[in-house]
Amino acid sequence: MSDAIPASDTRAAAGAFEAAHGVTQHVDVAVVGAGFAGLYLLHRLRKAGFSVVGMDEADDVGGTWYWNRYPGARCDIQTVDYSYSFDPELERDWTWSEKYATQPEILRYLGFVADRYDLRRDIRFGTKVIAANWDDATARWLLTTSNGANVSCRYYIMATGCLSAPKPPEIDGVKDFKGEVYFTSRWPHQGVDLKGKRVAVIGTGSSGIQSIPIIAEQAAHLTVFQRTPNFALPAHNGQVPAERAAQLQQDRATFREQARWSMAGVPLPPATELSFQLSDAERRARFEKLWAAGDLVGMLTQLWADQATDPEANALLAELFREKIRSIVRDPETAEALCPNDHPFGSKRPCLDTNYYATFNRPNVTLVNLRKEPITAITPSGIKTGQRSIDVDVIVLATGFDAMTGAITAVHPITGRSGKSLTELWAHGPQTYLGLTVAGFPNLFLITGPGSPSVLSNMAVSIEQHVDWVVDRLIELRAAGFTTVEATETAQAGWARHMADCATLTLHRLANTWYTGANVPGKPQGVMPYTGGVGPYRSICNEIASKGMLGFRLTGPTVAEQCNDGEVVRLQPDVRLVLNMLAQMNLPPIESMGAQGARDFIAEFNKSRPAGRPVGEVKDGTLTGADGPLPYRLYRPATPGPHGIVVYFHGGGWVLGDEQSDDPFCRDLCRRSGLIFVSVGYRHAPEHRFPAAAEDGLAATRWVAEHASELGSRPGPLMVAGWSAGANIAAVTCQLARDRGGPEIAGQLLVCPVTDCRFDRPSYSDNAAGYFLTRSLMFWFWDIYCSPADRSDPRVSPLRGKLAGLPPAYVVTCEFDPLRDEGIAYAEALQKAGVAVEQLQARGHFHSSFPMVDVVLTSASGRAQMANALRRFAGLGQDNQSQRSDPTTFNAAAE
Ligand code: N01
Repeated sequence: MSDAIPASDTRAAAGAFEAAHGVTQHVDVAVVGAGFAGLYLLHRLRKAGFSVVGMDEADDVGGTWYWNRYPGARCDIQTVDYSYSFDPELERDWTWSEKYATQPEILRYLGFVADRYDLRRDIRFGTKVIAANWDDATARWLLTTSNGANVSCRYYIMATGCLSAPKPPEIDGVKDFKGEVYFTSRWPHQGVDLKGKRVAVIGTGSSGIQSIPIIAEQAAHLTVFQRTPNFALPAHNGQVPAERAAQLQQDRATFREQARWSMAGVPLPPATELSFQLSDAERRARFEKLWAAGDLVGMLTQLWADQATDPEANALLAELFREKIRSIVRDPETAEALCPNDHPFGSKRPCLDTNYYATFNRPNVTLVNLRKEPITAITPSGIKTGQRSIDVDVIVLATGFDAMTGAITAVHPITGRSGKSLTELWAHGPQTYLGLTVAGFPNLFLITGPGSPSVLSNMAVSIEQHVDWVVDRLIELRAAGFTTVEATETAQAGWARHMADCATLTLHRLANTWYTGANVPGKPQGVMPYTGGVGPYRSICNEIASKGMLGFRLTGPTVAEQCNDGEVVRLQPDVRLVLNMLAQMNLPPIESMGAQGARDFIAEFNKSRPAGRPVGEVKDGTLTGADGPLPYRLYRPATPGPHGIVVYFHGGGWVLGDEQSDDPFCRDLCRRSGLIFVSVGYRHAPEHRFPAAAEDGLAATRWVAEHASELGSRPGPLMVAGWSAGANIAAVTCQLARDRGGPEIAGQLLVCPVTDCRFDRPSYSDNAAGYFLTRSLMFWFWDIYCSPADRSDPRVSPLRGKLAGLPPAYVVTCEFDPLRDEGIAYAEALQKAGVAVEQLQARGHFHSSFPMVDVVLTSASGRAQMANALRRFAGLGQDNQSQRSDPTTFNAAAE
């Protein structure tokens, strides 16, 4: 990078001269793309004193809005949100005429921005970068261009967009067709006269759905070839909604800031109620409101909290959509063909339309359902399906894009260090760090690259965040004397893992879409955008910067190399959100509250959690403990009985909680396993110290065994289960039952168990603080329950007991839990003693992950595995039901 930076206009003039004369143009930064991202980059880089050249294949600014000029093209994020926010004066000086602006208006806006900051003078239009090579010796990129001089730059920034490379239709015979063929994404600037013509549209994504109603008004006849029916919501376009405009006017800064920290880049608070907490009528009312408002982001995020994560919750919404389609489209067969039924709502990009479904009531419109009669060829006169030939004059291809990666790999080759080729590196799918950088490709940045929130967010907000982050870093690196910045392999692999963890929470895996690469034959498949949300992504980027560029290697000719290597997110994404939320609450340590204060706090805390899911019956009763009656709560499955039975012990360090405090967890395990759960209100310390809880555990288990048939259980041994100190009681109960004559126990489920009084295992120091259950809280629990002299008694430290002859065990431990290592030690010791043991070591989870049902969604498939273990103990087969509403394929295997 140049030390003394001449005024950028001098540079630009020099650049223009070099370009015109075929001499390699030298700049600090080359920016490819003159759309939303490229324009803002140029503005910021120039302001920061970097010399810059922009390049774009198009003849003017606009990016995607330059090319996509098909009839009906509009944005489908409300335009007040789909705007730059970096300059309040720019915002003040531009007013959108409609809620969802048309393509010409958006293009005018981008032209207005380019003029306002005089950006065009640094852009070489009609210029394609055709190859990019990193030169280690000079630590610069050399870009080969299609037009004029090549470019040598320190930093190469691809602002090439996610949906820029049109996808060929993969249908034989297009070249033979004698009529006119148009891609929506390359629509002629002068427009197309379709009046009186027979037109075919292939494709019913956003482009098809926006253009079809308008084409139908012009054409003599329109035939729509649909492969996958899509969800479309009426835009109800018009003026910017008064309420939204007022919100923006009153406090623009807050409005924009909320968008920056939101999940989708639009300032809407997330829905909090879960689908099953709302009645049918309430769900319908919410749906109708958003349908009438024509708010796509609202429909994607505001209905109920589990709409995008739980297939059953999503199916409720999908059915409301189908009802609407059937009510609009008169011909029942056409209506049915238009009903999306092979993917959850939102897993494939839904559309915003104007009169789309009603268009199929027109006499001049026909729908061809390609699921029933696939296209076999395009012929000179039209389109042939398996059943017929349809002659047309014009074919419109609304067949989409080679999304996310297409525009990047179109520059070929891009070679990084040691001649490494990006196409080869991405042969099995794109790999990036943050979607912004690639290991082995120093000083290359991708704006909205695969791995960034990009297309799952309001692009305007994501683009500004990316650009600000990149330019801020370049300024800092320059100040520190660094000339190269490069992601490390460790950081990139960690990002891939985090991406996968986020994606398993969503329903994107259940659809074949351009998000996953499934729309392009042969393209490697996987969810390409970051699904963790705009706000969380922003906080991760900020964390990387604040930790000295975590995961990047920085070098410079006059400074020592710096590399703070590591993975930025090792927690599961929802665990990270929960812990961040708890940290923000700045709660006093639980151990400072006293036993009663802590109990009150937990009771209050539990009130704010999502209610547990419905089960067949919930019944409270009293059983006989070791020293008198104890309360219990019974959860019975909705399936016909009799069922097997599980005695459950809640968590709370022998001090806190009661038979109801793990209510959502018990309900969830009851539903998934089809077993009765009896949660026991055993006695607590300090009122009842060691060994009260242990003795109650055995007594309660005996009582349940003796009253099993009254409780609705089938004959046979029961199971025990517990979480945390409750798992300690369950483990101890198995030992006592073996030694004291029963009852017979068929299996033990131990979730994050306390098993030993030694505190020097690594997890006690690795996870001492910051993961809710702290080391000092554990010390407090131990002190209240058990005096040091008693601690090695197997009734509180079961790891020190005799382990042979115990029932089979399923032991669950969490990576970020002080109790992790003693849980693993217990599982290993059981195994050594000849007990059948299975382990689940949950990667990225914390002590409370599993009981936090409907909050830590990534723990759901772990619970499904626990339920299946219990069923195996009970001698029942694996229950597919337990996997039914599972948002994840569990990836928590031991690392
Ligand atoms: O492309 P698409 P698009 N034979 O991929 C079908 C954004 N956008 O240009 O689903 C038959 O969504 C294909 O069928 P299937 C927005 O993010 C935004 O419409 O693969 N059919 C599908 O129906 C959007 O999601 C706006 O089975 C074939 C269609 O073509 C993204 O761009 C406006 C086929 C392609 O749909 C892409 O939208 C427009 C074949 N061989 C676009 N090949 C805004 O409003 C493909 N299809 C901001």
